Amino acid sequence: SSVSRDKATQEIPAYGCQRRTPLHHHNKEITDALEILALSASFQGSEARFLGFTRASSVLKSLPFRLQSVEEVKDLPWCGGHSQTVIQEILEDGVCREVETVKNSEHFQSMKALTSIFGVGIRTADKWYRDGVRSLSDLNNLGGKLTAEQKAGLLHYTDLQQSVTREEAGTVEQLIKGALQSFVPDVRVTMTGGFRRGKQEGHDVDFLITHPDEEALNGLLRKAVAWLDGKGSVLYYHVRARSQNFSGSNTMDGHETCYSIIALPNVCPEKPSPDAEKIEPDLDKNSLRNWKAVRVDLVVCPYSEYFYALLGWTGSKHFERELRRFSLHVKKMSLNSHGLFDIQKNATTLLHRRRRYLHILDSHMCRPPRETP
Ligand code: 8DG
Ligand code: MN
Ligand code: MN
Repeated sequence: SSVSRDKATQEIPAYGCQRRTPLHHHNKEITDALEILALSASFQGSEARFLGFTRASSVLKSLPFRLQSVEEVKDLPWCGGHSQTVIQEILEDGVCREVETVKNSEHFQSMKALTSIFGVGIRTADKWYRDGVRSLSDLNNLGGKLTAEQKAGLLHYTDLQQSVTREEAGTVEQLIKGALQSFVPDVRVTMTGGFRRGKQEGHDVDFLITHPDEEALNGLLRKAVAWLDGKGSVLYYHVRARSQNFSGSNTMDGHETCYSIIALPNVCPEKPSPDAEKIEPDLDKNSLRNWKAVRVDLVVCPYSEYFYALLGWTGSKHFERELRRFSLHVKKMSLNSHGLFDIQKNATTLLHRRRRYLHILDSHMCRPPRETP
């Protein structure tokens, strides 16, 4: 009934971490449209508009019914004027003119293609765009100007565009665990990211590595990756060292991290798209290969920080952002992947009540599937 719908919309909390955001929900046409506008805003460097559309989309994902009229969003948080125009057009016409214009624009299409390359962020893509780069094949002329990461991203572009299945993620887990256990037999390895949220596929596979004996973690990541490399399983990697002078108010994450591309054995590659052949001239040569390139992120954390790191690396990105905003503004605490810090006391010590707080957080975490963002 409309009364219970009104009640439902009035009860939706403002922070993403206070809501259930299911992977499958009732308003996908609208959230897809809002997310295109969010992406377009980020391509134009407008963080505020990106956040506005992302929050509106996130709120609509938590609605327990399909919208029938724009009136129904009037009490919802973050669903302001611009989002309402989009919602109204989609409800009335099935499409939104602004979204169609964005989708057809050269800037949006080029930025989307360029940022889909591993190692290419918005700033790099925008610079290339201004230098006249429009498509992936234009990048062959940039040659020497590409970083090692970007070269690897282009080389394995077709494979990396395909999503990683849950089954493949399991195979990656065996490979990674095997490498780590050959040095530390009782090392703890947890799959994080989208798969921990219950997603059936992802753009990469994320792992968190820890051990009660912090000595055992010294140098482990580099040794394990070098071991895998020696077996021919590593196509690219770079390790970001642990940052030592890490402070409680820092929003950046200082854990030792390895960003890699792994050769996953025993999968049949799909037929590549014609576009991919232009970028990957060696594709024919590779078509008989029995491996697939898969992006893998490995994070090492001290045992004492494990639950914060687990929370921080489970995602989604929007959930994490909302959780940290909630911590700061509602709880007056600063949360990151290392701990929870009391900003009022300006203390960098972990709080007493953190156990209870983390329990509350975890009750939100353990209801998969929850979606990105
Ligand atoms: P997907 O791969 O299936 O597409 O989705 P995902 O698993 O949610 O995305 P992701 O890009 O792999 O990121 C997983 C989580 O890891 C995400 O919530 C944000 C977090 N994350 C990074 N980089 C960093 C970082 O440098 N520090 C911290 N604390 N978290 C990070 O991606
Ligand atoms: Mn991931
Ligand atoms: Mn990742």
